Amino acid sequence: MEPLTQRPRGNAPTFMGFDYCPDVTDFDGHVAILGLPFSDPYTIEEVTNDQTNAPTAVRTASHRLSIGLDHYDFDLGGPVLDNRPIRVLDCGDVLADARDLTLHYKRAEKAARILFEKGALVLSIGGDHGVPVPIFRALDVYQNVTMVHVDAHLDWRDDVNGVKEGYSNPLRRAAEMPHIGAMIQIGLRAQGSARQGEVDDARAYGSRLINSYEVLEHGMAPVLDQIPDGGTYYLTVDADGLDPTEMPAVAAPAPGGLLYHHVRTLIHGLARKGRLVGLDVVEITPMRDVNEISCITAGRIFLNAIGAAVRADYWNV
Ligand SMILES: [Mn+2]
Repeated sequence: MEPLTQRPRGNAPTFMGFDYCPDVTDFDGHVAILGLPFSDPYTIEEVTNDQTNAPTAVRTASHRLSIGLDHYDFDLGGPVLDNRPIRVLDCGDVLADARDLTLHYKRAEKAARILFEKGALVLSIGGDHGVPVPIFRALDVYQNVTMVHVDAHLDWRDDVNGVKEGYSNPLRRAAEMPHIGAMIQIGLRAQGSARQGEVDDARAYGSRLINSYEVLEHGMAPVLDQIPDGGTYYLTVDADGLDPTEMPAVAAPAPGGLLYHHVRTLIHGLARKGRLVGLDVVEITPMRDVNEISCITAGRIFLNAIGAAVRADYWNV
């Protein structure tokens, strides 16, 4: 088979120094890190937007997350992997082709489907918010997946400039997929690409729209109560869903965002309720970062997902 992935771009280290898996067909781990630099661009300038640099930036900053896997992580109540033989492998970045800008989505879908079929928890680093669309397609390995979305914005546009799988479209594309069931969108505030029609369409689908201020006032617990137990969950996190104080490196910062601790509570809540099969963090623009805090926050989100999955006994090891 033609290669689907390549080594982390820019000679970046792997995420936290975990072993590199050059070919997903050989993947024999529990958690897969996957870089998705490229999207479905609305303009030619956006082919290489700054979000394409985020997988490299998050991996480069990841050495600041931990000085040793044996150290106590207070977010998790023990070492990240709980001293169990859990294998986290970095599968590199999905390979793109300048002559065919649709190829990287096909490769991402293929790679993700292989990883889901192997029972991996797939943690993806975007890229802008178009990049999870092929991952959503690969979720057809499962049935009735609950789509949990953290974002300031609705992302329900049908198309922008005739483009249908870019950063304003992902949740509408998800809603069209037969294997996607319930949808909950958390952190909404300010203005984005949505107009009244997109809000009406999201509501008509049955998506639960949770304003950021609702979470700031009442916490994440009442939100988790609205998500059915025993489900299969996928979590897509737009960096701008978090407050710009903790995620400054975004194109569209909006004050009044969710805090990291809310996202942490959400992840642990989902892992306790059912099966969290994948998570992505998208829309980091590294050139705007401050002290790598956006990349470190993204890395902490990944570590919480790993630690929560381990403690939920997803792999019985
Ligand atoms: Mn988004």
